[in-house]
Amino acid sequence: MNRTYDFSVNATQFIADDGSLIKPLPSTVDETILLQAYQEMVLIRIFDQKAIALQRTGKLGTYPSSLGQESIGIAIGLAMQACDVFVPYYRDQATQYLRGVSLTEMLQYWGGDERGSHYQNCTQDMPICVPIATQFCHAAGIATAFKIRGEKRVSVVTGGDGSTSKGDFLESLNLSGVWQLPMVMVINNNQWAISTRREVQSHSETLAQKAISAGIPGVQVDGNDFVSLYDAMLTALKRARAGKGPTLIEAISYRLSDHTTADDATRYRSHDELKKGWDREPIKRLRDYLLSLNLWDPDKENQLQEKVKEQVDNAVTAYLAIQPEPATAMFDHLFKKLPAPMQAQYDEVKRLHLS
Ligand SMILES: Cc1ncc(C[n+]2csc(CCOP(=O)(O)OP(=O)(O)O)c2C)c(N)n1
Ligand SMILES: [Mg+2]
Repeated sequence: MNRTYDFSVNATQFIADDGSLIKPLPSTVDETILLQAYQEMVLIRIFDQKAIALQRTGKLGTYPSSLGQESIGIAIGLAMQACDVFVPYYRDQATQYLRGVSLTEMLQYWGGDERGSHYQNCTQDMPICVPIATQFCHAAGIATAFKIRGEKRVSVVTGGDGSTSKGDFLESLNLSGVWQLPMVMVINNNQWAISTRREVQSHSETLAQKAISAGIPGVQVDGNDFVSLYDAMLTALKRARAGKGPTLIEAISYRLSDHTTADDATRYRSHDELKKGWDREPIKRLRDYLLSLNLWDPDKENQLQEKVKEQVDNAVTAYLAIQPEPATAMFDHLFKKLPAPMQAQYDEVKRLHLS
């Protein structure tokens, strides 16, 4: 019997869990970008803590924490160019912030106000997709438009490990290969899809190898190591921009939080597993590396913490000052012309004085 096809998946890590260097940094990475990445990650973590506190005190709706996955979003956001389009899922606060979505807009959205999706500074990026994996189809459509118009722009889309089990993901992946679309797909493999663990989600040894079935490159990186994902993103973006087609990147991470504020992860995962997750977390790792190079110190850390807390507090003050829309806004936001069968619902909402 002849072997017709053989494959392997490369896995990359530059900075080890303890902050030491495993191999020399790639030429794409310098001190400036590492310092920027670290500071942005700290901002996103503090924003995250504040958002959860707002939810717990009744001032925000359900909120999906990005605790432990900050490095993924920051690496994607710093690698993309302004002309690219970002197609996010709901755990992408870090990338969205770097794209220009304000912290206040994010709070507004999670507070149930759709005006938070009308991004003032990045009007071509897509709003958050909560229906799992649907965003991959949108990203494939956007990439198709770039290709038809001959624009050197890339559609960058994210999803969770769970989303790779869905048809929307697999169909978009296949299409991206067939049409050689300028598209980068990043999977945040945080090991859980709510209470379904990664192993139950797919029998595939890696998620990156799903790319092989579509005939496109698939790589696995340590998503908690900023350098690994940033470098992989630059390579994938360059390929896509040069007309060489899409890439699938699996970024290994760990969800240190509950799935959302509506979840209690202690009911389905062990304390030991969570503790191991904390040993691998991205912020301490990069800080330890920067400390070892004397690029960071406790004074700088204190100053950063103060600055960032003030920035987050200002965003919260602005959010809390926003006048809520009437409840009928949920119809107005969705329909230019209200379909006749929905008129009765609209009238009832009005009648109940919800508006
Ligand atoms: C089409 C669809 N089915 C089910 C859900 C409910 N749901 C919300 S989050 C989630 C798990 C997603 O896990 P994963 O893709 O790993 O992303 P993570 O939340 O871990 O970042 C599910 C099933 C949904 N939002 N959309
Ligand atoms: Mg997941």
